[in-house]
Amino acid sequence: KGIMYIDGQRVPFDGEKNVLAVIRKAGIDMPTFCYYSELSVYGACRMCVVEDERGKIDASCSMEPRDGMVIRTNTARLLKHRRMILELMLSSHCRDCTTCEKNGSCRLQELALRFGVRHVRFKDTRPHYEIDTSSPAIVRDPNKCILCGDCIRVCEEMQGMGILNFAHRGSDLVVCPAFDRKLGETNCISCGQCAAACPTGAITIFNEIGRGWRALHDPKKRVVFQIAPAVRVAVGEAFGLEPGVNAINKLVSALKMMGADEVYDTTFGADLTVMEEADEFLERLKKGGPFPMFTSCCPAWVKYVEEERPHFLKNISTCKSPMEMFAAVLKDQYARKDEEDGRTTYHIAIMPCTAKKMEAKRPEFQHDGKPDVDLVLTTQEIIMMIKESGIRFAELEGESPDLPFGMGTGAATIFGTTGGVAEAVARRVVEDKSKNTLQAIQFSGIRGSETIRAVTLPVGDRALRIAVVHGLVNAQKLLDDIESGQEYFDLVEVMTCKTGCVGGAGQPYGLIPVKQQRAEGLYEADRTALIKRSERNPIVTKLLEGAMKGRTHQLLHVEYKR
Ligand code: HC0
Ligand code: SF4
Repeated sequence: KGIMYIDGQRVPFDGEKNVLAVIRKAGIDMPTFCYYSELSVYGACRMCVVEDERGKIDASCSMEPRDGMVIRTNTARLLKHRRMILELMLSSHCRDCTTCEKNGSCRLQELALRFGVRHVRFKDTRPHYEIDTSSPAIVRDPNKCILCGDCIRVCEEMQGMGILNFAHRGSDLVVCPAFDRKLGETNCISCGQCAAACPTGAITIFNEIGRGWRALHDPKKRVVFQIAPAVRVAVGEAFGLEPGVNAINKLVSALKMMGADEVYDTTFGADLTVMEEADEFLERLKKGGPFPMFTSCCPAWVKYVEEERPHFLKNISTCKSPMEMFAAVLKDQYARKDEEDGRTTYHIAIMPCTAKKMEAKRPEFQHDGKPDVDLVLTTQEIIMMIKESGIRFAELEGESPDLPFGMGTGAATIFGTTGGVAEAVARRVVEDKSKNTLQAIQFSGIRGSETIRAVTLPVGDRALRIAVVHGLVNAQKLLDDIESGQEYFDLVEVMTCKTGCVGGAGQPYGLIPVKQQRAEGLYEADRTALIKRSERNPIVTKLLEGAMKGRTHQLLHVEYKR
């Protein structure tokens, strides 16, 4: 706590973790490449340098705020220093900006423009690297890497995976998986958080927009969309809407203008998941386990268990994810329609998540060589397509999703944030269905931002122990505690990304506060939803008792084996 003097301004500070944070609080947009407020400080890019009264220059990210400190952020020396860093970076960076995936959202491009770098005097002496397209979700182009290390720290500190690291020395220094392997040959879970953190085009999301357009322009295809819960509260951000504003109806209109035949809501699949997962859980209670039962909807989490903790596979719910349940039902119900009108149903899922691209390509979800979900487009990709179409999204009049599969309950909508799946299942399994009980669940501690939350809920004569965890590194800690017998839970919800799907790597760029606003938007949608419990979704109950009776196991469940 104290007062600092920044460029002659008096700035109080209180608990900020470094001088950089105080500078930003003072309203100065200090440039950085390697600083990411949610990770440890690395201090390598030196863009955030400041000068003290004695002319000493230092990186503000690595300085602790002290009372009475006097610094300048924009002296001639500092500006020259920054320009030099940028010029050096650009000298060893491929400069095909116009065709780069990150054109318009690259920090190197933005800062080179801001600091007026128009000329690069140095020659590129770095080796040329092959582009790594081996992952189903992520593309690595080391030629565009500025060695800030953000991806390395995200992968290690947030996800506990440690897939990426620095290798080699000097001008050969490069970021890559161990032993120079390709991403697809590692245990990478396709969470995409490295791409979300990358300030340049060195790690990007596998772009499949072209496939989307081809399907939309093909008269022989019936293009049917599903929209994931978390997408609706983030897509508007790219068009000037606040994070958390529910734009699903505008998105439906936009998709129809782009040529979609039918647009549905993944929440329908989520309601199915709640029904099946609750049944499975009650069944396990009867049989005595295995416990804990882990949720299965996050594909990066499933992949992690498969690769690194296969002995827990039996604990993972056999329910397919809502996306895959939806797709299985759709393809089943539309088979006759396809035969009748000679068109083929092409199913596109709009997801906040990069790992969903990997999930859709898994062999478990292919039938006769065809995937149930033909294409996964991230929120960011659909934003690019809307922009390409010239649609003024913010001004669109909304339109509801289509029936029958455009209807989901409030319980399904909150799937998109951490704690939502557990809360939705809890609503289903508690016997008392009064409003009081709904509120008791809501305020049990199941919601919130703490990384691991444990709650106890009464079901029958049992007190159920439920845990909710987000950020894979935290899930790993929880697994350790479960394994050692230190903790016991009946049901555990795991989301790989911090804050759950609203914080997925396919969403527009945003830090934790933005993600929390999105989560708030989902809770708001639940508050105003007509139906709040999955067992009350009339379409779901009709299907379960009618067309799908006796076939739910085949359509809605999957066993992940090793
Ligand atoms: Fe999610 Fe899902 S909630 S994983 O975060 O369960 O991606 O939004 O679509 O499938 O519903 C993502 C979001 C989904 C699925 C749902 C679940
Ligand atoms: Fe690590 Fe996730 Fe990136 Fe894979 S996708 S390298 S697991 S951060």
